[in-house]
Amino acid sequence: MTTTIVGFPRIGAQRELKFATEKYFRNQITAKDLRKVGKELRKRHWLELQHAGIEQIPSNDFSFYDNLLDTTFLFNAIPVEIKNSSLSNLDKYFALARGYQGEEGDFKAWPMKKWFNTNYHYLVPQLTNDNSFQYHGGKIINEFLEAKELGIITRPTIIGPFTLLKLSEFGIGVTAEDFTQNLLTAYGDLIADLSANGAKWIQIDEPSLVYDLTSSEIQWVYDFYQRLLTKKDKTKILLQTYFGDIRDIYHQLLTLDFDGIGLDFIEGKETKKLVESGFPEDKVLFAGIVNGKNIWRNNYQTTLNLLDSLPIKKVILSTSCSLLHVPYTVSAEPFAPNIKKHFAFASEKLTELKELDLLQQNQQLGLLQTNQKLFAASRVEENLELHQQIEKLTETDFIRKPDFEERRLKQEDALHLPLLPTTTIGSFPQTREVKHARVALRKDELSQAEYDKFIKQHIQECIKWQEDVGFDVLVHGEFERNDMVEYFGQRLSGYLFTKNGWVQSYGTRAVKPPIIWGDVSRKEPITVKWSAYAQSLTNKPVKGMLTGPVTILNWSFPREDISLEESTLQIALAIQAEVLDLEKNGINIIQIDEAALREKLPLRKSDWNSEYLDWAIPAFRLVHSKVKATTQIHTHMCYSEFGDIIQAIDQMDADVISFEASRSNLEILQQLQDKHFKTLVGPGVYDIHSPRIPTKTEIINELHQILAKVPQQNIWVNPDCGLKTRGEREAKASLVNLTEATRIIRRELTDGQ
Ligand code: THG
Ligand code: ZN
Repeated sequence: MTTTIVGFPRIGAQRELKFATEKYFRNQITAKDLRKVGKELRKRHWLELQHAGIEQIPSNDFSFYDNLLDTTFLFNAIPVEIKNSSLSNLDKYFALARGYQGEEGDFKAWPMKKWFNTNYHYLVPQLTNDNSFQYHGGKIINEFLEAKELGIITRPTIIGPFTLLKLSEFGIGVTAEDFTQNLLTAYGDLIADLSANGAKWIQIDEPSLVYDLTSSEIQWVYDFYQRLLTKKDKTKILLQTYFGDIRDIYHQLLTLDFDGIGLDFIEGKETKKLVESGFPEDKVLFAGIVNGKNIWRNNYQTTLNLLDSLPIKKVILSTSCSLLHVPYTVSAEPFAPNIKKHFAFASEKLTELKELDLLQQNQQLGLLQTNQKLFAASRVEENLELHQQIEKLTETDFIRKPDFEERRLKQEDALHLPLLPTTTIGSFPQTREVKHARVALRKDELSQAEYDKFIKQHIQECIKWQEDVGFDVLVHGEFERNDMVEYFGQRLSGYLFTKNGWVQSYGTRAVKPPIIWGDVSRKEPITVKWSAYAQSLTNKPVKGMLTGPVTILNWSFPREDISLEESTLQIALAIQAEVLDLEKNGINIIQIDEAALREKLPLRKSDWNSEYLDWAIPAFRLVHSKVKATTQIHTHMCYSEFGDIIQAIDQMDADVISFEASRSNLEILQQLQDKHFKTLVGPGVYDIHSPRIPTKTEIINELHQILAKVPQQNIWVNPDCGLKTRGEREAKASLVNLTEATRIIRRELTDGQ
């Protein structure tokens, strides 16, 4: 038996890649400097894997921004304007990722969407008539040769054609089918090149196979790979899947000439059953048995039992998915030893694979005993009071009264907002100054009183600026917050935090998911002081800003000893207390963000209600069910396709929802119209994930598109997400354009009447 992993994190244990890339964006280092940082990180990671005794080491899991972008870029399937511009290759790549505004032109970034059920985001390839896929060498072979020079024959990884097409968007007049022949040649050339250069294995990732598949999709995959695999020679091909099981296509895949099949035994509920039903002797099973997403130690006995039960000859032990989704290492984290021993981050998971491999061969059985002790005793003390409170919840706790229509009238009377009210999603730019103050407070270089004064000053300026520019519903700017989940976690009991547990979220951006260690409850009011202060400065309504329970759960590392539903209800009660405190302190509009509501929706539709929505939606309702009719509840969502859960979103029973829409071409508007969406809605009118400043005309156009689909009295105007990642100058310029565009449209609408 041997060991491998699906992929390794790439941002660097100290986020070296982030800092270098951002310096490159600011013209502080050259492309050569940046490439050097990338090269050093790759080397470090390959050597770490080698040192840990991992036998098959992947390559091309590195990326300067995103792997799907890499794949499309590798095959040169990019817009002609960018292709033909005189930007360097690296800058063309970054132009697709972030947009580009300058001498070479004005290019919008590709849209960004959530990568399956993770908090990672990929760039959505935009394929048009002008595009075709061609292989002429590039990153994948370069990195293979780079490792070879170090004496390591890696297993290059690449996203497969089915997943690539499933995740792409197509321009007018083209469909996925139009690219089939093209892709066949391109992937064929790629395999040939890697083979010729000595690759023994190539890993093709097809996570999209874990969705419900139609018969024509199954046929497409079968035909494509049958044709592709006739071209392979000595090099072995691993078809790697993850994030679920591949029940719809398992048996057909086994008849194809793959040399290895990678299956996820953690999230794949039916994977074990499938393998038990048959697995060919001539193929290698890459068994994903170490969880690539969570940070708890593997239960060795459970894993060994699983492996023993499989009727398989050739197995390679692997992770359930890429380790991209966990932090680097727990070793430097300041947890007490009796806590730390429960965790395995990426590096520790390498050790687990090695140890499981040894145990499988009946070596070093002491490792098993040590591991069993971890799971034998109860880890945390229970909060019995909280358990009782949850048990006593009844249906009425989840239903807000009066109903939406009645509340709407009362809120109109109470709030007096104009047509197309303008607002922002909540956060304002986190300038260097703001981040420094937080660091200074942590290091005791700034007292709590000084820090509070600093934050208040920022709130004051922020409120004044919004009033001057003419926003209707103001925000305090969230200067006191680091991350919208970490911030709340730090003020709830039951949570643990890492110092350096960064996980890439997109591009150069990372998050530090907190760990739910025990039962969660609120210790004291969290946001009230800041929101109340902001409201004291103005006569306009200030919106209170909270993160919702489902998002807090989804962006934390959850417990595995109680259900996600139970954890979420605990968090919901904590946030409910905060909502009621805000209301008591004069905040009449409260936004409860559920940015990640869509994220953990089961990938298979048949599981949506039974396994998720049936508790996630009620958990949100529990948070706001007790507020007054005149208190307006907002929510916000981003980066997902919402079309298919529009009805569930309506059932959250919020009064207003804003969401990311501009980078997704407002496709959601059609669905809102088709499904008679009742909640008032603010589809983002420009993309905040790019430093590009939207023109007034662009925003007017967006608004016209929105007005064509949504009744005007239901529309709110806002950017598509919070502004914390933006520079102050671009954020303010964009917001000025937003308010001016709205005024122009309002005049159009009232003149037209
Ligand atoms: N928090 C968490 N997850 C998220 C988001 C979030 N997932 C989706 C979306 N928002 C991802 N977007 C971002 C946007 C900005 C940053 C991270 C994810 C970000 N991070 C800082 C960085 O990488 O420099 C670090 C944050 C900090 O300084 O604490 O800016 O908002 N959990
Ligand atoms: Zn958002």
